[in-house]
Amino acid sequence: MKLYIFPPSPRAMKVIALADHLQIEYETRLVDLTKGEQTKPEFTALNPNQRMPVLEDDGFVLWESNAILQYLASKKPAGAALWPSDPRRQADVSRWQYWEASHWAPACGILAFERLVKKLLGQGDADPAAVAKGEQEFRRTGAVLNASLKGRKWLTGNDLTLADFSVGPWMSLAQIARYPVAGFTEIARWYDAFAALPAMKKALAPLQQR
Ligand SMILES: N[C@@H](CCC(=O)N[C@@H](CS)C(=O)NCC(=O)O)C(=O)O
Repeated sequence: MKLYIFPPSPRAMKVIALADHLQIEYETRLVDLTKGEQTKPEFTALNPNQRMPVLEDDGFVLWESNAILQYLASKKPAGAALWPSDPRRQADVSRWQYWEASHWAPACGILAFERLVKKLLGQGDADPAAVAKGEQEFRRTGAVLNASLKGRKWLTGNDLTLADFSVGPWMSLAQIARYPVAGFTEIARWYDAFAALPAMKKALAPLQQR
């Protein structure tokens, strides 16, 4: 299995953390977004959206990070707890995966882009209007996440699931992208536990070298 990734990205972190958590063997292929490698014809042939991550498993090519998480979970018996087959439990997990893609990633992504990615790409300073919008969206979506975590160890209850692997990695940029996290004590408690998973510690290492 090959995982095409750009390691500091939370979406890359999602897939490598889960693969390591499930002890799935894989090789990585770097897609250096700072060099525009996502637009090369070889990579475009794998993902016409020109985005990472992409998984390639014995001729099967899959893009969209949350679909990759579901596929990885289906590869190992231990994945059944992370991606439950019970309809309501599965719907609860997938609800958070859709929420991540529709609300959380865009909110975190604005601040990550303005305060981190622009520097990496040499695209100048953060745009104050975009930062204000990002902070507003982070506070709005963070309040939903924080309230939902009350009384729960993990995002959907007492068990770790794909919901945590979808939503959690974005918090790895909280300091560097200066998310307005004040008051979100439940998110802090939950993310500390998530970041302490051995697979997440390994996935976080490239970010800590920066
Ligand atoms: N919905 C996609 C989004 C993938 C995505 O936007 N990846 C970004 C990095 S986090 C990317 O490859 N960007 C390259 C570009 O914008 O040119 C997923 O979850 O996999």
